[in-house]
Amino acid sequence: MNKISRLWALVITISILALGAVVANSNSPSSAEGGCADKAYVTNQNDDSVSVINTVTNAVSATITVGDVPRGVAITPDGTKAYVANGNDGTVKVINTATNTVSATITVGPQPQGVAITPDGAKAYVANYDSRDVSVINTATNLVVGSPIAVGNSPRGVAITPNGAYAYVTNGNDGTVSVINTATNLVVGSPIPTVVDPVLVAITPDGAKAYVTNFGSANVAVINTATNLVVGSPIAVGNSPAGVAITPDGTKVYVGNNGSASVSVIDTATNTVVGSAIPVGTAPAEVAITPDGAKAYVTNFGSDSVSVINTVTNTVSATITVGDAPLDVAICPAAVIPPTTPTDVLKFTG
Ligand SMILES: [Ca+2]
Ligand SMILES: [Ca+2]
Repeated sequence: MNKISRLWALVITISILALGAVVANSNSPSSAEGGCADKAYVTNQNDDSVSVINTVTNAVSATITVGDVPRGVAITPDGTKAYVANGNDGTVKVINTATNTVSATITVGPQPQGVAITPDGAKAYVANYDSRDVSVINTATNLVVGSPIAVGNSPRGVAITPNGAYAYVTNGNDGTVSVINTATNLVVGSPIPTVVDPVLVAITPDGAKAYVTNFGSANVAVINTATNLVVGSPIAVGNSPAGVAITPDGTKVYVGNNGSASVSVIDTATNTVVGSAIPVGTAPAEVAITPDGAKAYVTNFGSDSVSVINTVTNTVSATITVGDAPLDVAICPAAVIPPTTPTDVLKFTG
């Protein structure tokens, strides 16, 4: 087992969450109280907590105690719940995002890492690193569904296609990616040979491509999801790339270079790196992008901080102190402002 890779125990960014249209419970979607808009959830691996960041003010608004060695975190598309995988106790804690309290604890496999939730919010897929399988949670009951799905050696990252049909799982020590049909919860085809040490995966909003970080080499592989084959040559980035997130418009991929203390930006039209790598904190782990695409949040595992990147200028606009060894980050989906009144609609259509 790759000791360094195991140490980092990296997990997946759910960039597809940006697509999750959410019906807000109030007419004030910008309010942080009582809803999920404008919040980022960060797992702090070494102090068993989750930091909640207000993405408008970039202040930490809450710290929540979770399980032992929290790793992956994902938020439901309706924004009501955050699912946190806890490596050392083999559980997933469910956080009620309205109250920022733990509402359920679900036992999964040993050393769970990445978590991804289907676009309909019905199921959560959790990669169990040590048992080489994936647990599926019914988010309505918070019970595990069926038997764990066997994948490859040391699964870490999980991403689900925007249409909800497939889950892509990185098998770090096999150098492959497994694809699960979410309707049957069966693996489709053979594992896709990708790169030396695939860590995390993100899928474009159109579902056409999956970007896989290669921790063992300084590059990113691109999978055509129609053929499940790697296309082109790996894209050279910084050292030990880990976190990967795609902008909601699908044009850019942000990659955290764990070994280079920087973030590389890939243009998805050309699959080339644009500009210079953006310096961030020590050992950047994960990346998540706000639903409006304006900001990328990067956990700095070695600096106990989160860097906020302005995606227009590709410069760091803020650095936020969080807990000890921040690993994964998930950002609440956008709230949809409901139509004001039927009368107003009639006024403009009549
Ligand atoms: Ca602990
Ligand atoms: Ca630390």
